[in-house]
Amino acid sequence: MKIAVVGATGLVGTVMLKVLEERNFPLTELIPVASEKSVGKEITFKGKQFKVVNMETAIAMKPDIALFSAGGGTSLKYAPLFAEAGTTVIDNSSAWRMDPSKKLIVPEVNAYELSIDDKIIANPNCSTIQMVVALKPLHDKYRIKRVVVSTYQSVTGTGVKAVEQMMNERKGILDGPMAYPYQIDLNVIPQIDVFEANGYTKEEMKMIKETRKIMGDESIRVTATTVRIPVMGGHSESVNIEFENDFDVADVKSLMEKTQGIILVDDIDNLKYPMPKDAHEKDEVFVGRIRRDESMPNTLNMWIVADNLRKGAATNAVQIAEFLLQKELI
Ligand code: 2RA
Repeated sequence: MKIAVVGATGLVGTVMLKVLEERNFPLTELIPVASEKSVGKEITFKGKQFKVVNMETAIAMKPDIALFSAGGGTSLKYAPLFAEAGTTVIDNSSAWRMDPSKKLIVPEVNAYELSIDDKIIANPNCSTIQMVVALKPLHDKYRIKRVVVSTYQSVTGTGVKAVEQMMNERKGILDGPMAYPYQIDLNVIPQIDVFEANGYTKEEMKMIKETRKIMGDESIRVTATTVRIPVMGGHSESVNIEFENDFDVADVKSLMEKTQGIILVDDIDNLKYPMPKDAHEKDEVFVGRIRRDESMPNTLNMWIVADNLRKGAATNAVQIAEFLLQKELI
């Protein structure tokens, strides 16, 4: 199994390598791919050195799978070239997510959709992934009518420059390079990505559209407010869910506990609830603060946290690759 990691030197690419290593992914050859300025650099993987190559070299090496985390433009240009060479691409950018001919996959939710013909597979947006892992079992049991989500997102979702901005500000350096239009440390910015004509941000519209596509149900109504906060360990979400059918809170908790990929942290007597500090570097989605919304019938409140670079990006992509391998779809 030859695996290319495209964008191997970036924030998500680095985590992809770590996750492949930790999960002992059965690869025989690693092909780290990055932009020309990184070509020739060495990457250490399982104690061995691998040289970073450019796109053309990687395509010619015909990897079985390419995990892409290199931005939408790069993906639009190069993913089809890898696919033509027989490589299955798992792409972390937004380039293919809403393309009706491409599958948008969260393994716990809809891996069953994958077939041997899927040569470009889209990895969803981080904030969507962690939410749908928790929504799916609830939808299957109680039928979701509407979701209202507000996010509290880590600066790691923006990239290295944002982490540096926050750390600089923390040290009192306020004139360093800016990833955001405003100071992020000691602040909260109610804007993630650019604004669209309807007044929502692109991140909010991703949560709305991607949730329906992954859940395979266009009737689910979703509204979102996405917010950047000065945190690093992961994204947090306050989620309000209205169901067609009534539920029992204890049943919801036990459903969450039984769902693969979820860890229930919900013990308010002992002040236990999910926090990004605890989700950091973990592959699971953490769920807590489960309670009835007493202002509406059949409605639930919950709090969902996950490491956005792991389950929100790298881990989800590697899990898709593991599924393809396990089901012999490559
Ligand atoms: C963010 N959703 O957190 C993005 C990363 N894909 O900004």
